[in-house]
Amino acid sequence: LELLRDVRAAIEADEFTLYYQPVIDLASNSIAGFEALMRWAHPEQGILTPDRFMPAFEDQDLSLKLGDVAFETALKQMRAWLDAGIEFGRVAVNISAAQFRSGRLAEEVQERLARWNVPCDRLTIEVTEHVYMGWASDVVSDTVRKLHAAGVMIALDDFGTGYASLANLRQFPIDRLKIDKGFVQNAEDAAIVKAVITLGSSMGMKVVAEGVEDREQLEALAAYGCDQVQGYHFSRPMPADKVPGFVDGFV
Ligand code: G
Ligand code: G
Ligand code: MN
Ligand code: NA
Repeated sequence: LELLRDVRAAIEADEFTLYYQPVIDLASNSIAGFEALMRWAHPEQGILTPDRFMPAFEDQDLSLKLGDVAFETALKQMRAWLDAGIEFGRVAVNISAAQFRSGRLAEEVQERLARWNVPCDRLTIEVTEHVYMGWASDVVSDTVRKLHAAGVMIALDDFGTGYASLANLRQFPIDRLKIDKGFVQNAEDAAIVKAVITLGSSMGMKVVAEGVEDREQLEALAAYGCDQVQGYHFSRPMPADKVPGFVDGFV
């Protein structure tokens, strides 16, 4: 495929980068952290979002390469922010199924954290329910257990869109439940949002609502007892150089 060839060349040319979207803690009205989201700084087409290069995340080899780029970029950035005294909280990195397959993801992540001298508790990994479907697989469960034990936070992304059963939630060390933006943005799904918040909270997880675009959604989520929120209402994903100003200006 032409796209895959272009992506391969773009990785070599260092055209992939991360944007950062703030996650806000409602009780303290403070920045809990940032989700790192991959962008392709295309020389002709400008900044491209993953919907323009999704097939690359489904290709085993390219998905591993993009995963490397994401980790190295995020860790290098965290190191720089730590050195500069920027209060960024935690950074969440999205993980694809391909990255679990090696069976060495937990070790690799810990090696990278050590190499960049970034404390484990500065990192969250986000795994979608679809990847967790392979939950049954020992590789995924071993990996998340090891990372959790090391202090890396585990977030279950796009919750409600996949096949995670309630028994799965109890069996694995999940710290954060992220409610998919589809539910957050559809007023008719209020009962589902409320139920997920109650479920997560009663299981000791913090619940994060994604895709919060207006005050009405925010107020409803706060009333339901949601812990953290993320969305355009606070900020779109931004390049790393905008983060210090956002942190400074956030009250
Ligand atoms: O902003 P947004 O368009 O970035 O992201 C679209 C989708 O791409 C989201 O589902 C997000 O989880 C996924 N995504 C973004 N960055 C990464 C990444 O670094 N790795 C993986 N595996 N998925 C990512
Ligand atoms: O990893 P995940 O699927 O959760 O990625 C989040 C996706 O949602 C990214 O594509 C991100 O850019 C996008 N996003 C973040 N906040 C909002 C929002 O408020 N509205 C919409 N429509 N999309 C958002
Ligand atoms: Mn995510
Ligand atoms: Na999501």
